[in-house]
Amino acid sequence: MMNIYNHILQAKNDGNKLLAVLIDPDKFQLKNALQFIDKVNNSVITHIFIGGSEVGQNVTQALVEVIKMLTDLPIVLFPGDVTQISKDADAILFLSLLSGRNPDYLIDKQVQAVPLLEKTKLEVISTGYILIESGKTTAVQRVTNTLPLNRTDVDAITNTAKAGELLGKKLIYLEAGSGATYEVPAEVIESVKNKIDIPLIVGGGIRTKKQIENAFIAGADMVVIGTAFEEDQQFFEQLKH
Ligand code: 1GP
Repeated sequence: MMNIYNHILQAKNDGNKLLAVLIDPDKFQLKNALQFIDKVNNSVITHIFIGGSEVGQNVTQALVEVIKMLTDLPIVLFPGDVTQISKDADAILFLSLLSGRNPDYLIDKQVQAVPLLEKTKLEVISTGYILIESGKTTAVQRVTNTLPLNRTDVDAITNTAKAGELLGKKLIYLEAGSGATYEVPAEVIESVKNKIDIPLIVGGGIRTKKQIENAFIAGADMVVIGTAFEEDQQFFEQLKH
């Protein structure tokens, strides 16, 4: 089987757009898993991301085990902390928060993760994670104690993404933050896309089909949505058409 990163890369090269649902273990009720994952399985979603900024110990492991039984879609950890590493997922986005200047989230959490990752067979995907100001203080900003990049400073965002690529990151993730008031602006996505050769993921504050399309048109290879699916499961249906 092709590994998850190569599949994303291939999709980018072929122009096939990818859509991930983000499940936050802190907000998700295990008792709803069957019904929710059934909707995911019957939708256009290509990946399941699992993670959050504020998740209790062991919650992620239990959730991954259940979801794994219910789907064949790739399960990718999108961890806010080392406590969210589960050996039963397929891959992990090994995030470094490039927009911030907090060493804990640039390198220290990653060092702490090494002994845990060595006990798993997870595919580790090095990811440059860039938080962009989105109209309110998001959980990522609060928990990491970093400032997001200004949404109008397209050059700073683009140069940060390019620096990530030059440092050897395999993916760039533009993040407005969960529940963001404004999604990442199209001109930012476009500018970053024009500058980097690695796949581009965009998430945060995307709630409509139109917003998804706009992100894809601007150059996102993958869009990630959490809140819109959590709040309105009819949204799965809308995406079919
Ligand atoms: C993924 O954090 C986002 O990048 C998810 O954001 O919950 O606003 O969809 P939403």
